[in-house]
Amino acid sequence: MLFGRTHKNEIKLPVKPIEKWVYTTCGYCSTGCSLEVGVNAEGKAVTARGVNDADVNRGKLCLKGIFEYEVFESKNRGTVPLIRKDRADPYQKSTWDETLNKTAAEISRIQALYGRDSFAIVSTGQLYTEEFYTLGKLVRGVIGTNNYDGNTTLCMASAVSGYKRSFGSDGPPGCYEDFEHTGCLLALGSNLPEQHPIIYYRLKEARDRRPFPMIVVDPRVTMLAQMADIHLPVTPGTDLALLNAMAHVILKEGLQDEAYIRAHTNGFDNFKKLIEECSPEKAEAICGITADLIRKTARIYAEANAAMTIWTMGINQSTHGSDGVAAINNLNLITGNIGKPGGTSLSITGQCNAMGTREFSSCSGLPAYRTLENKADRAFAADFWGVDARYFPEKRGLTETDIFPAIERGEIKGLWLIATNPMTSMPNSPQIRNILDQLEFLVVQDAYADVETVESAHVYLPAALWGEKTGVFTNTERRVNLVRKVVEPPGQAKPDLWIFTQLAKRFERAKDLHFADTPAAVFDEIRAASKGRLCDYSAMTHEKIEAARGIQWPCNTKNQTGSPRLYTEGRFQYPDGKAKLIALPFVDNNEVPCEEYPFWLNSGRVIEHWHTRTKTGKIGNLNKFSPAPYMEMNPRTAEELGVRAMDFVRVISRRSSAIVLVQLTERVAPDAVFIPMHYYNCVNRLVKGLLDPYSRQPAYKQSAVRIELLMDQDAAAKTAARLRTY
Ligand SMILES: Nc1nc2c(c(=O)[nH]1)N[C@H]1C(S)=C(S)[C@@H](COP(=O)(O)OP(=O)(O)OC[C@H]3O[C@@H](n4cnc5c(=O)[nH]c(N)nc54)[C@H](O)[C@@H]3O)O[C@H]1N2
Ligand SMILES: Nc1nc2c(c(=O)[nH]1)N[C@H]1C(S)=C(S)[C@@H](COP(=O)(O)OP(=O)(O)OC[C@H]3O[C@@H](n4cnc5c(=O)[nH]c(N)nc54)[C@H](O)[C@@H]3O)O[C@H]1N2
Ligand code: SF4
Ligand SMILES: [Mo]
Repeated sequence: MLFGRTHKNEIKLPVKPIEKWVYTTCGYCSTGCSLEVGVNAEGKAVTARGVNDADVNRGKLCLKGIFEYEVFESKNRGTVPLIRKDRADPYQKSTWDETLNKTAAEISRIQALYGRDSFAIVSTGQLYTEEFYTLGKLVRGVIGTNNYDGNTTLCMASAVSGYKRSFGSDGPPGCYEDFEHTGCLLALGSNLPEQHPIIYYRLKEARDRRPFPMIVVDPRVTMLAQMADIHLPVTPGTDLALLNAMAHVILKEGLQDEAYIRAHTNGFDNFKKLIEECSPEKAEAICGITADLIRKTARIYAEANAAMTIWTMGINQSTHGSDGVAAINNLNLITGNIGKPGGTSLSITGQCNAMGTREFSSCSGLPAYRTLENKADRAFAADFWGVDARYFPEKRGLTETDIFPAIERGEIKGLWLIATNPMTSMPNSPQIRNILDQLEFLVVQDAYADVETVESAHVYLPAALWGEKTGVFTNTERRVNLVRKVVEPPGQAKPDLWIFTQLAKRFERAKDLHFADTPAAVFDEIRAASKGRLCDYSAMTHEKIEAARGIQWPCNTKNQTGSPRLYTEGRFQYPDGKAKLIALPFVDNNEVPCEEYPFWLNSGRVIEHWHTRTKTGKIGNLNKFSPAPYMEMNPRTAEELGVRAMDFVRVISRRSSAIVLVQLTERVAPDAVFIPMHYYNCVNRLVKGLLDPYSRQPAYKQSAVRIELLMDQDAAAKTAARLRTY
């Protein structure tokens, strides 16, 4: 008898006639892939393809980019502004006029009653730079609250802070092309194949052509770790001890670049004094990597013709995130690996435009990396916008992670959330809900009406999403790239730029300011504001950006086609042009496992999902891979606890508990578990989120938990089903 079918239907690919291809840049991660969306004769987006001559992705896309156009027709988009008097009332459909009037009136009422800073604003890394710039002008020049921040405090704050401390300014100095020149790559707490798949592809391509050693530092055996020559599974939160010990070996064995240190750095003597104390033997006791392996790693790094370090959240999200970044910079400064092809400290950014908000949103100061503390910067912004400089606060206000406690203390009474979902993404999430419910007024501006924060809000403003409006993003390698409008926003949803300019009109103070209302006009203003700054856009236009498939800043009359690297001549942004070597003692101040809570809880991402799943949870081709909350557990641990694959367990921390399905894998060590961050009412119920003292970023990746097998699996399945799945 024959197996299988005797007759096979011919495979037919569906024919999708395309009327036009629209140029855009992917709106998920910070890789910055150029993609074109195919639109049919009815104006509907039906397919997408990578752009071949774009240097970033060279025609490739990961699965999120491929299916991104499906967000246009995804469920639960906000199509009408909503309003209610009290959060116990049901929402009423409303108009833009009514909701914007109400928002402006509530901001003014609260500020008049409790002071300018009693109204807070938390934004994102996912708007266009034109939108960030306009929001910054509205907040700094009109509303005037100093409690204005973005979700980048959850994400890139430690990198920003570390760059500023070492180099005198923010700004990642390297680029993807560095993979093609480097002699050694050190990657800390970064899982490129899942989180930045196309950067990984660039790295893989470079290593296939010209093999070079890759060292991965991560407590988990990530996909990147599996590709490494050396994997260092550090004890969570101890990278600083490892980095200091590497510097110790380099200085002890005379492998440093003396000439570079002398010409381009300050602080060497102090640094050396501390580093002398940081022997690999001492580090071994802290970070769990043997002294021999630390020595070997340090030698490989220092002896390479050029060596580069990349890192992401494994470093930034720790109680020594900022110190970790500065320690990476120390390592590259003492080996002369900054600003040269293949030699760099390249922070891999997170969100599609986390860079744009750092450059132009004025969250931490004033536009184009200007600060509130600098007199000349204040004078420039005041003059440029037509504001009295005295209206600007003297120094930066609270970060997102300090805004929520200030609400709890009653110091902040009103909040505007723009494109961020703290009810799922902030540590200790049940507390976040309580805090939001304390506000006298909460306005949520989001592309989706089902985002959890809407449950606590008074006004909901429906925003247009990526591809429903035009503007630019800056990627990890400082490349500014363009998103053109592909389709109209659904219903009455409006671009964030429109919302900001319309809201501005409702404040008396805004009468003296000019708010440009087209992306191109705002972009021109950005160019002018950035002229002569490190993040100089002055020679860019939307058209030039599209033609070049993205341009790396600085781009000015001197560098018309952009600049792949910063600090190529060893001149840094401190007044004397020198970088700082900083002595960074390791302090053990994390929550660590104990008898009662014996496991490390680690959290992060998986390739198919984006953050709180407002987008990817509704795209079948992505959500199907992991539709429900789960946890990675080592099989040996499972055996000890009597847990089998796909059992429901309760994970308990000092804060709260969460129910997850168990996936058995050797990726995690027997004393650790990993839960993806993407699910509502899940891992962030458990996370403590101690803050880094410099960046105020939470240590999301180090908490202590215990695990209980649920006796009644049927009941657990019902409970789990009640958890939100889209
Ligand atoms: N698919 C997908 N891609 C994304 C995102 C997404 O949601 N989904 N989000 C984007 C954003 S905003 C960001 S910030 C990036 C994040 O990108 P990544 O930082 O690469 O992703 P994570 O999974 O958060 O964490 C990376 C690794 O840090 C490790 N880690 C945990 N603790 C430590 C430690 O103490 N030391 C070290 N060395 N490593 C540790 C974890 O085990 C994990 O493998 O991804 C971006 N790309
Ligand atoms: N446990 C744990 N928690 C973490 C992390 C972790 O590793 N572990 N990582 C942290 C990090 S690095 C990050 S970046 C944060 C991310 O945390 P969030 O910023 O809270 O997560 P998102 O789901 O990206 O939220 C973005 C929101 O903006 C909306 N949106 C998208 N585009 C637009 C637009 O154009 N306009 C408007 N108005 N709205 C839009 C989306 O619908 C969504 O609701 O999570 C942090 N939380
Ligand atoms: S790698 Fe990042 S930017 Fe590129 S397609 Fe995937 S999600 Fe989009
Ligand atoms: Mo992030």
